[in-house]
Amino acid sequence: MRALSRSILAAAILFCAHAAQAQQRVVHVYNWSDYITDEAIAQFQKQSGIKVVYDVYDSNEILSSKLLAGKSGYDVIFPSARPFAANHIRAKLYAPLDKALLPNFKSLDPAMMASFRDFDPQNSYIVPYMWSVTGLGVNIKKVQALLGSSTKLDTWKLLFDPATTAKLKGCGIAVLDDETETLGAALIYLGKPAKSGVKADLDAVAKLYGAVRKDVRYFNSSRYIDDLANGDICLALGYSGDILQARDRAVEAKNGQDIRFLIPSEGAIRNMDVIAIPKDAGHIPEAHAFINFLLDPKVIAGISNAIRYPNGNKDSTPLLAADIRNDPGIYPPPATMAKMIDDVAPSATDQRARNRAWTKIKSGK
Ligand code: SPD
Repeated sequence: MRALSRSILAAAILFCAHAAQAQQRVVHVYNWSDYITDEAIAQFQKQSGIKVVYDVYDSNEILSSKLLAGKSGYDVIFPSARPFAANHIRAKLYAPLDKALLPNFKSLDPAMMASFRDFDPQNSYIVPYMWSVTGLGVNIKKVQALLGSSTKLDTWKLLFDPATTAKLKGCGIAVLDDETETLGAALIYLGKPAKSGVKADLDAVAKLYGAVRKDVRYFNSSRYIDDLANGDICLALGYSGDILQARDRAVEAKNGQDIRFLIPSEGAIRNMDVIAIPKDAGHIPEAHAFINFLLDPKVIAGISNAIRYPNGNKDSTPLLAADIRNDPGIYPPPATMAKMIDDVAPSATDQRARNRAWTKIKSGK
């Protein structure tokens, strides 16, 4: 008899466990690599009871191809505003945001929200996440040892002058696999519009990369963080926060690598990543709960402090660590900001020409 009650009890426990599992709410998040903290995800799961299934990518093109194919399976995504989110909105790939489920919406920076008005006039589909500047990650000691200590380092010449790259080749040069940023950097160096799709401009860009292509070790948008930190490469064209994370990892490892993020004096691209919900998302209420959590000033300040990217939440600024607020690589001074180029949204025809140019540049043919 006692054995029978034990089996009934065991069956009841098993049933309850299954029922709880069936009711477990879930949100599928697809974000750039190295772009959030484990602590933030754990905190969200604990306070909401919603399980986060988290995947990463390292290019807008990968995200776009999943969205265009449909049924991506993701509920929250982080595209760059231009040209990607703008194109996705035009292609009706996003679900509208329900502001009633986003009470923290009020904390967002109104100037940043206004900057999206040309493609999201009512701020219906996207909210800002983090922004960054694409510049140079430099291992100061290694680069100065090869180029001389008085050489100017805050210039795109470091990457586009073949006499310079020939000297740096041995210590390792990496370039983002990001068409918008890499073509933009070369166009800025050439004194052309960063969004140009004009044939003569793209031919000049191809010639520029062609002359240094043999000295570039790889094109990749995530591997360079550890490689810079460990001293396996000495120069990278990369995103500000990633390079600053490399600097932090080197300091933590106490390995003597002195990594700096430099914004080239010729100018650089400032880019903004945003948060959106794909229109076929399966967990819309959970997606809003996750987004609202990220819009909490305290939460987003904690993430910015850790990943070294500035965010688009005005109420979080006083909550940022002083070393983040005062880091010119994270919040560039006004004179540097004046040289930033924000709007890299080529026309569809120009975009096709740029795609072709970039594929050719990477293949080295
Ligand atoms: N590791 C995080 C990378 C974030 C990059 N955002 C900028 C993309 C610009 N094209």
